[in-house]
Amino acid sequence: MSRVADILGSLALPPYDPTPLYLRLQEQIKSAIDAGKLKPLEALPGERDIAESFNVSRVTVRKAISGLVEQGLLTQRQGSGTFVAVPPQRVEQPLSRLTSFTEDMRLRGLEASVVWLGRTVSLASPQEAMRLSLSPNDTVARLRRLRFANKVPMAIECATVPTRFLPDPTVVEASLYDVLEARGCLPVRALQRLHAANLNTEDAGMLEVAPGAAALAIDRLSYLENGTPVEFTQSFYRGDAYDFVAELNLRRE
Ligand code: 16G
Repeated sequence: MSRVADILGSLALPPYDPTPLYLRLQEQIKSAIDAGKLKPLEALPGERDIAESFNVSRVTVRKAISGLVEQGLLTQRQGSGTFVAVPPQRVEQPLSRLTSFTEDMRLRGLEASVVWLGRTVSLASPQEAMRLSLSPNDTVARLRRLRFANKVPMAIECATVPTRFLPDPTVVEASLYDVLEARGCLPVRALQRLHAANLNTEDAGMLEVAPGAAALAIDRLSYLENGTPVEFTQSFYRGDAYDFVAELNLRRE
């Protein structure tokens, strides 16, 4: 038996089994993942190897794999193949504390990292000007990034900060809040709005989930002590990785 069949088991099933071949192949791959024969981040054998080992067509292999990518069990990176997906560690985020992503991850013993998607300065859009109480000629720094916990993509964030608080966004490397704190303008209060969303193909690809997967869309508007807005951030958090938890107290009159 070949190495591939060795990893994935065999497709030998009773000839009268009406289950389509690609679904049987999916089952084999799933059980190899469940049994730990294929581990997170491990590359799957090539399409041709799998097809030859099981004596099925490459179309069948492709169909089986794309189904597992949709279910989030496998991920595909252009040019480098198909890998076993890393299940995200679920993060519980209290809604009552104003913390930064970097701090949240540090508190959980997870390593935060970032891929920059953009760091620019431009005129505030009408929406940003309204949110941040700016005039139409004011400029803002925009920071767009993909954020990771232990190398697993967790969120896409786009933060907008008036340039009078952050003249040069390229000075932000790991943490925006660390830079704001060093400049004496760390927000102390924020309003946050959460709603459910489905990820478009591009965002889903970056977050390594299936197109249309569930996400939490979060807008945060944060303020300085004197009530001046300092940051407006729009983000998409992976729905399978985040629980936002609020403590509720009975109001006694
Ligand atoms: C959090 C905030 C975001 C803030 C960022 C700063 C939410 C939903 N969003 O991700 O508004 O800009 O922290 O993190 O909590 P940093 O200091 O690590 O860059």
